[in-house]
Amino acid sequence: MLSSLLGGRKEQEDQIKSAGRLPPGQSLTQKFPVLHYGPIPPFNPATWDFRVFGLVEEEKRWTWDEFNQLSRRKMALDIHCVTRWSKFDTVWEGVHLKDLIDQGFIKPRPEAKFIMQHCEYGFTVNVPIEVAVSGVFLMATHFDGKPLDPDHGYPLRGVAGALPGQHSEDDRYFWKGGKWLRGLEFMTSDRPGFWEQAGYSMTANVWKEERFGW
Ligand SMILES: Nc1nc2c(c(=O)[nH]1)N[C@H]1C(S)=C(S)[C@@H](COP(=O)(O)O)O[C@H]1N2
Ligand SMILES: [Mo]
Repeated sequence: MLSSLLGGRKEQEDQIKSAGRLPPGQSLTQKFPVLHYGPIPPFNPATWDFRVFGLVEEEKRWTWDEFNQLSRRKMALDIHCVTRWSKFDTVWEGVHLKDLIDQGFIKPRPEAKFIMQHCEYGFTVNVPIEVAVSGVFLMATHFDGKPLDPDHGYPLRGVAGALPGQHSEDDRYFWKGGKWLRGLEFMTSDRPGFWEQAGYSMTANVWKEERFGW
């Protein structure tokens, strides 16, 4: 069987664990589970837009065509779901907030410290700016070389994870990436998003196992 050639789940998990890549309380999955609240939103490229607002020098609105002209990055990340599955070496492609800032498309005001991701149907999720501009966060249109599946956030999602083989202060549980992402709000103080209001952690550091409470 191919799966035994590639190594079974337990063998892979042991390998990853001895490499120091398995956060506390997590286990390796070779699948890609789907987790979200509510239905999967439809996508209409003619009406879709991406908005940047709040504490920025100038608010922005990009259409789907315009968003696709922005510069892109490809990133490999380990992703860690708070429900205890982790998936390793996942490959994403999309737009990086740091690039948009460096290129002058987005100018955060100096007092902006946090970002709220705004998604379809009013779903929200908060992260500090330093996480959103770090190497462990991406606004992704593609997974594994293909456009996202609708249930994984097509056409655009936040992805929050960890760099393979590295531990960073910015590593977050996977819920800190909002699926069906439609905008970013820059804020001076932190505010709980959807899951945070339900009791999940504001900070969600995977190595400190910040799952619940704040
Ligand atoms: N819009 C939206 N994004 C969301 C969620 C959600 O409920 N709605 N759930 C989060 C949670 S809890 C997780 S673990 C990941 C799951 O992403 P996946 O379904 O691609 O595995 O999406 C995150 N993003
Ligand atoms: Mo989750």
